[in-house]
Amino acid sequence: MEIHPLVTSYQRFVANRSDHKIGVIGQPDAGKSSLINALVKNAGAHTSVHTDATLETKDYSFNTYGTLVDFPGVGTEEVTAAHYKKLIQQSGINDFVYVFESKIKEADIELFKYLAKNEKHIIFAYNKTDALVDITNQDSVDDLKRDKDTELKVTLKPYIKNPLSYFFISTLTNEGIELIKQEIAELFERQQQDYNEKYKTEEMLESFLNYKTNSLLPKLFTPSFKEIVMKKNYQSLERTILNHFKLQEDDIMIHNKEWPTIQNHMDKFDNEETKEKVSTLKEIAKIAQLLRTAFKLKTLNPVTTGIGALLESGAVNAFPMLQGLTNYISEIKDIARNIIKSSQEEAE
Ligand SMILES: Nc1nc2c(ncn2[C@@H]2O[C@H](COP(=O)(O)OP(=O)(O)O)[C@@H](O)[C@H]2O)c(=O)[nH]1
Ligand SMILES: [Mg+2]
Repeated sequence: MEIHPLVTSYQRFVANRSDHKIGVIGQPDAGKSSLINALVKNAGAHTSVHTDATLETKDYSFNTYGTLVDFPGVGTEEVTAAHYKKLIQQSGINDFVYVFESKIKEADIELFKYLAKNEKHIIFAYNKTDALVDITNQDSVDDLKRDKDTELKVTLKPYIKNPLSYFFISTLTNEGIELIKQEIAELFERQQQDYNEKYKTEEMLESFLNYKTNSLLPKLFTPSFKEIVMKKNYQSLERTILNHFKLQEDDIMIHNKEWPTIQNHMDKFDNEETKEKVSTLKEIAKIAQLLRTAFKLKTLNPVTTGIGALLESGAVNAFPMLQGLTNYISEIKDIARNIIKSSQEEAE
């Protein structure tokens, strides 16, 4: 079945509020980009024998919902630990693979403190195990790996409670690549489950609908709003509203018995109480109150131009019009809610 465009925009809204990225960070030249190349088919991530000069991050699709993000190395002249923290903060990423190739440095510790403090989740990888040899030839590779794990535990113990150990990998010989790939796949799966959970919540749906309604207002209260109202050309407003909510005629017909119009809603309020002449001041207060509660607005900035123009023109009946408009919007919002709710149920 084709996905409704409104549902697509809800999916994007939820995705923007969920994790779907894992950052590949770590020491310069540790093989971060090489690891991405080993994990992602045709990634073509730039690798280099020279201290990596990349200062920016780059995205690579791991699967349909997960993205690996290649970072520069930490602790170079260009990329200090302080600069790195900013990069990480800007990325908004919460899960990382931290790649090492040598002993833990000052810059690593500083970065790790930051990651721990911000409760980031880290998978530790020790790369280039093919080059892990003891020059004195006394220790076996396993002994060397044990030493590395001990170094990791001891150095990072002050900052983290649970025991840590490395994924020992080599992008050259492929050692450990399948294992770390599996770990990464599981992490992306967890992120996707979180997304699915969020997708189904009432709060997320309501916050999307409120966002939709608020972003509608500047489209309605344009400089020509006054003219539209004076000419009672409400259809152009209705079209704007339906387009904004990405609703088609069919959507309305399925969910409603009657075709909704602003005029219908106005007629419902066309009683003695609202006809009574009210002072402009009283009118402004009523309108402000109406809009604030209807749209959960903190400020009325986006709508003041429209209302101002209405009141200037001496339209004492601005209130019934806006009340009709507000109720029309909430009817459309209900239809939008129903469409997304059915997609939430399908996601069960
Ligand atoms: N011996 C060995 N060299 C590697 C391995 N992985 C990467 N390299 C080399 O290390 C250098 C830096 O790799 P790169 O992926 O650019 O590191 P980055 O700066 O962390 O992205 C390149 O010359 C790679 O060929 C490995 O597992 N073993
Ligand atoms: Mg690189």
